[in-house]
Amino acid sequence: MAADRGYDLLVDQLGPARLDAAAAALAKFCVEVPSWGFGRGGTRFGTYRTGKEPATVAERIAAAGRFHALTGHGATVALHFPWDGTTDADIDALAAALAKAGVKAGAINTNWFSMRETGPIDARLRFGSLTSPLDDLRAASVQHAVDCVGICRKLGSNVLSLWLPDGTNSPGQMSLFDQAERLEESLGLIYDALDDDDLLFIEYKLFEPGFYSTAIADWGRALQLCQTTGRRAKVLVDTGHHAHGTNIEQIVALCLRAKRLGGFHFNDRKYADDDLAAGSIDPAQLFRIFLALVEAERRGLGGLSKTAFLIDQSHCIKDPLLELVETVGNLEVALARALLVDLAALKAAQDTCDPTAADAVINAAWLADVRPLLKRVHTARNLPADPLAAAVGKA
Ligand code: AFD
Ligand code: MN
Ligand code: MN
Repeated sequence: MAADRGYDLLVDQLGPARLDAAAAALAKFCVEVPSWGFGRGGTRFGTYRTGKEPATVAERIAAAGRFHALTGHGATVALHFPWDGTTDADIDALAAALAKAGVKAGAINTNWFSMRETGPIDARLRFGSLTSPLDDLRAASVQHAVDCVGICRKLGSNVLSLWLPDGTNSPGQMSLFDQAERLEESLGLIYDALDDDDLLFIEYKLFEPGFYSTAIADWGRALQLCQTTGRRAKVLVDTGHHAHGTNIEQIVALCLRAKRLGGFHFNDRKYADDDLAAGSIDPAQLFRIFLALVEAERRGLGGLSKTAFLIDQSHCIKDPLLELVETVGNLEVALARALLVDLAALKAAQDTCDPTAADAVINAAWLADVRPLLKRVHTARNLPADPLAAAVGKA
């Protein structure tokens, strides 16, 4: 069979032991999907709903169940509030929908970029949330996060994930010192509301919506905030949130060495935070990120075993479910290739200053066609050998 010939070629190229180890690690690789990823994504120019994509919370969670059955990933679904509910009845309905779909709540995401219909989080939000100089709005913003901790308790999640849109558009708008001070104070109040085994993910982003300053603009500030806020505060790396050319795998290595990498929001970008399918624009960078994770795992830094792998994308053109299936396929390819790198040979070449040999070791894995390996992993887990083909009904 063609699949076995492809697998046999991999065995010839890389040896059975390395393939078996890679298959074992791939079987443990779990990617969390975003509830908001199952709906039609949009941009600031418009959202082009066809009427066929999930539109309600229940429809999105049902789609998450279909995704899980197709890929084995998405056992947990990241949720976003108030998008996924506001009342106790909403949360109860959400819990029922998750159970019916055979999936569980994952990270609970706050939202400080949408005004509320009632209450103090109104148009003054444009001056900031956790950094706002307006005491009532800043207190309401902290309370929103504390309410999300309550939702963690109700849905059985232990991850509170924060992305802060706070920033300014002009030099005089806000003191950079007050902005930093108010943020640290607000995060401390939120952290105090967490349970002892909860994690707080702090996500950074270079710009947007603020253009002159962003309260958490880079990994350095996110790491500093984690270190000042508490032991269980960790950096969340969104792969679309960096300046062009940033070496993301180096950020990953440094946060892992500091024991402060919480995990990822995977997506890809051409220009900015485009939320495109991870690996669709720059698969080589995705492979290098996973190689850093594999090396970290080998060094006992929990690169694979203690890191959360989430997708954060906006599916504006393709069918959202299909694009999420495509995305986990890209993530699996990147990880599979990273797992096939001969780390001992790589280190030997590095330690003897032989970059040609070192890059040859990496390229031997990068150039490997890992689809036969992935088909075996999927089949062994009673999943469709090719989930995307199965999803489009051609398997
Ligand atoms: C936006 C932000 C950020 C956040 C996501 C979900 O850029 O990535 O994680 O919304 O709240 O994409
Ligand atoms: Mn994100
Ligand atoms: Mn983003």
